[in-house]
This record gives sequence, C-alpha cells and structure tokens, in this order.
Amino acid sequence: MSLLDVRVLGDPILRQETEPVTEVTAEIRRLVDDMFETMYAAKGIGLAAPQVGRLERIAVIDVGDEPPFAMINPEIVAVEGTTKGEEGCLSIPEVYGDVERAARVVVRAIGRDGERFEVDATELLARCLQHEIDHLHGKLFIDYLGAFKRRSALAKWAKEREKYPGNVRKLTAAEVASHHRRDEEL
Ligand code: K1U
Ligand code: ZN
Repeated sequence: MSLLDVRVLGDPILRQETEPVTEVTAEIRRLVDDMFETMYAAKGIGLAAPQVGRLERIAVIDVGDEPPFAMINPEIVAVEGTTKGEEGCLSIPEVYGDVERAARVVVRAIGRDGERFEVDATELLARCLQHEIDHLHGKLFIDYLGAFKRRSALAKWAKEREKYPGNVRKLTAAEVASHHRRDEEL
C-alpha cells in the first residue's frame, strides 16, 4: 500500500465532478486500499478520491463505531430531518465550521469487492457520508457557511495554506509513524 498526497483548497481538482466507476478492477481496489492508508495516517474519518488527486467516484469511511467501508458510485436515496454539527476537512486543515445536514440518510453504493450495499445512517456517519459524497461532486463544507463565517474561514485558510506549497499536503514521517504506533498498540 502507498500513502498518497492530499490536495488542499486551491487545487482545482477539489471542484471537479468525478466520473462513475464502470468496473471494480484490481487498480480500483488498490486505490481504495491506498485511500484507507492515507485517511488513517491523516487521522481522518473519511476521504474522497479528488482529495488524493483522482477523479474516480470513490470514498472511504471509518467513523469508528462500525467496520470501515469503501463506497464506489454512492448515491443518497433518502433523507430525513436536519441537524447542525461541526465539520473539518483534510483538504482545509485547521479550519472548522458548523454545517446543517440531513439528520438521516440512506446511501446506495458498491463496495470494494464489487458488491451492492445500502447504509442507513444517522449522527456522525450520516454527516460523514454527506461530506464525502459532496467531495465527489466538487462541493466543500465551507460552501454551506454563511457569508461572515465563510469569510473568517477563508481568512484562517489564507494563513494556513502557506504550509502547503503547490496545494499539496504531504503527510509527515511523524504523522505516519504515529499511525503505525497506534496500530501496534491495538
Ligand atoms: O473528507 C474529509 O475531509 C475527511 C473529514 C470528514 C469529516 C469530518 C467531520 C465531519 C464530517 C466529515 C475528516 O475526517 S476531518 C478530521 C476529523 O477526523 C474529524 C473532524 C471533526 C469531527 C470528527 C472527526
Ligand atoms: Zn473534506
């Protein structure tokens, strides 16, 4: 498995529409595995393909209370209610904001091994599903902020982004080592 560079706000790929996957090949499974490794090293609970410079419609998720899963060509097929909660993004490090989302979503997708599945989610999983599916359509959580909060998020980002020349977040050796140490402890 390989660690992938994470693209940060300013990279145009984060605003692009992804392309549906037509066949789950060995190359797609390899991308899924690399995305999991990258997500864990970056200490995220989700990661979408455009964040690692790819336009396949794929995201990976691990919110911790159920087994991790990949979703290929995910679609939201039902929504219920609304709820507000804090979000962050591995592509906009150190910037956070409250976003209103559906409280419950049902998502239909294809898994890493080509199987069709549905997930019926509430709470953090529902939020993470919506955040990742947005990434697959070029949308970011800051797009939901009101004018004032969006301006202050972008002002914070203007300082942070100096750490990411070329709009690339290279995971540091320390981040990777702490992920591996955690693995050994478990
Ligand atoms: O797609 C991403 O950028 C990953 C993102 C997913 C996400 C976090 C919070 C709410 C919705 C979606 C992250 O993993 S950000 C970092 C993180 O681990 C985290 C942040 C806030 C709450 C819980 C976790
Ligand atoms: Zn994100």
